[in-house]
Amino acid sequence: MTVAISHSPEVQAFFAKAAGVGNDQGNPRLKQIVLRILQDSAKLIEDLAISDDEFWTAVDYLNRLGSRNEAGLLMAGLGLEHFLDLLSDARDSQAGHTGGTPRTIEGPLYVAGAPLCEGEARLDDGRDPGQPMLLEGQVLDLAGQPLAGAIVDVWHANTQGLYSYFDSGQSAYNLRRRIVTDAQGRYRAYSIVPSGYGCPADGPTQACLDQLGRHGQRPAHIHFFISAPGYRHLTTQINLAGDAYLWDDFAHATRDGLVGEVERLEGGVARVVFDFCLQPAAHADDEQRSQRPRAMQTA
Ligand code: MBD
Ligand code: FE
Repeated sequence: MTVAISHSPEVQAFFAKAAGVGNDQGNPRLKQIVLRILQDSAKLIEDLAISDDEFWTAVDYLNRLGSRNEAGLLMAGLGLEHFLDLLSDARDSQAGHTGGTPRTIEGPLYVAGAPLCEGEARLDDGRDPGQPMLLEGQVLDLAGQPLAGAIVDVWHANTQGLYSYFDSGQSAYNLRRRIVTDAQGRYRAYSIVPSGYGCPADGPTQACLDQLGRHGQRPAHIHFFISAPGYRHLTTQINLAGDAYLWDDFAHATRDGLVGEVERLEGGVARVVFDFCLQPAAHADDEQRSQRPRAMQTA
């Protein structure tokens, strides 16, 4: 027979005290959140009859996740980061903020402060013999007018699916640049075609995915922050057509409108053309990227 005590007045009062509710110190918002976590955790423990061993296995899992810096990776894999996008989309559509290039998740591997270049940039340091890639396009407003002086902050993986700063074998800011659009709103990047990312095979995220019967692979993709004064910051990605994982992304980031076609130029160069359309900013802080803490704080 199921025993349920979590809703009793005694247990509720006990959790309220544990969350600091009723004292006049601390942070009221955090108290509200912690109280809810305690209440919902207690309900989950009762409803699913979580054993003590299962509980302590989960606690140990959190330690392992943190020790490998994979908490952000797990949020991507379990789809909660994509859920935040779905929620933002729903709020936008309710507010009538529609149109423009779709958003999709940032992921855990952005590093701020990449070199700033005018109009065009070479992204790779020449040490990875990948297939040369020409990536270019325009930043536009919703009416299709070019936005000069927009910043295209781009980052992507190397041919091993690894990112600089998270791979000790790469040079500083390899495959990361900020490109300022020219008078026609154009940006151009010379780089190498990225490979898809795979979760570390020996890490806690992949261990969880294994238990869910899932792989930990992403299609080849290129990340962007697009910003311009007076316009809404856009966090998005191009996921490359033809990749086996294009619509089977462990991080749920591929969306309609964000698939990049890869054209073969003479000489074997891969060309990807992609334009970004920005919504006007309703508030000044809509122009800024999220202030989320990031693993590498270089700038
Ligand atoms: C990545 O490169 C990525 O983009 C995401 C979302 C998660 C893990 C690695
Ligand atoms: Fe990525």
